[in-house]
Amino acid sequence: MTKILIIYTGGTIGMVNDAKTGFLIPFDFEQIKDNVPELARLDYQLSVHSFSPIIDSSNMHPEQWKVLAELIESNYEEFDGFVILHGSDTMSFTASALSFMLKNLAKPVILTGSQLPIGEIRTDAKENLITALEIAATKSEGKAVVPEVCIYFDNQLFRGNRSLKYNTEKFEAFRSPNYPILAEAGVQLTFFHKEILPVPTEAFYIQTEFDANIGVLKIYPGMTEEVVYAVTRSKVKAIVLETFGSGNATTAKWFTDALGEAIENGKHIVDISQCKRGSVQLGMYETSSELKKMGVISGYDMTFETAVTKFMYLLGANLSTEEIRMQMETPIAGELTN
Ligand code: ASN
Repeated sequence: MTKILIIYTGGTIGMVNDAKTGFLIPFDFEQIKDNVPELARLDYQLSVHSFSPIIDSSNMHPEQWKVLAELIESNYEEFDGFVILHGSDTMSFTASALSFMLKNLAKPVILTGSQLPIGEIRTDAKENLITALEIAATKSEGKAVVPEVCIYFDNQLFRGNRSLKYNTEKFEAFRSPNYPILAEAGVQLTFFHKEILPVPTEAFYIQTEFDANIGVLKIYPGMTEEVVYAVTRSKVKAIVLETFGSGNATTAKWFTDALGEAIENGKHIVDISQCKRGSVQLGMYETSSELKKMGVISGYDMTFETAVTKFMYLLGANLSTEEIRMQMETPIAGELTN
């Protein structure tokens, strides 16, 4: 019988209204089970591991990503697939982080959650949970059909490190602007096999050292030197620079000097676009040629969530400057197209 491990971290899916404050707060897995009697009708053996405490995903932290990776590692042989119930707010960060931590993953790791709690009549939680379980259980010729870290939400399966939370109100909470969906749930579950990573042949292992000492610089017209230097002269080891269009920024000397100084002092800077769709092309315009010359790394079409977690992962791996630069610009878990 197919065995699936459900890891419940929290999020709206299992929230209830607190009687005293009226706020939505996470509640234990029992209330999810009570609301989805269909779980008992599935032909899989389900086991549940709940985080303690269960959390709103705004409280997620690299320490919990490590716990998730270790849980998957210690249960890897026993289970055919994993479903992680997680708040949608930072789900794409967790999915990206796990895609780097879980090496040679040959089994599905599907994150899902919901926009409405499972106890609400119009909830999207039941469909998300049941189909995520089905995807985690799907095999072909004895092998997992989706050996990847994914997000399943509102009938679509996304590569986790290509996804972002797009909408706070619609059930369609996620999008993957720079990579096609991996599967779609309609009357049938349709997998788009050519978009899915192949099953690796090497042995599975995890790499969980993350260094969160990074900064973010989102530029805007009128940004002052003071604000830029607050980041470039801080103690961070790497900076995610969110630029205009295809990777462009002001050519003002003080700005390029600030970035140049940071790079000389050993900081890594990756350039990703504020546009959600398309890729950075360093050197296409005069306004990015200086960045390229001084050694800014191209983030190509990586999401913000992926650039952040990838830096944390590479910094944690204690690599040389050259190696970090090279890996940042190369897809290591299907997260970018260069
Ligand atoms: N605040 C919730 C969370 O991320 C949002 C959700 O799950 N829809 O935990």
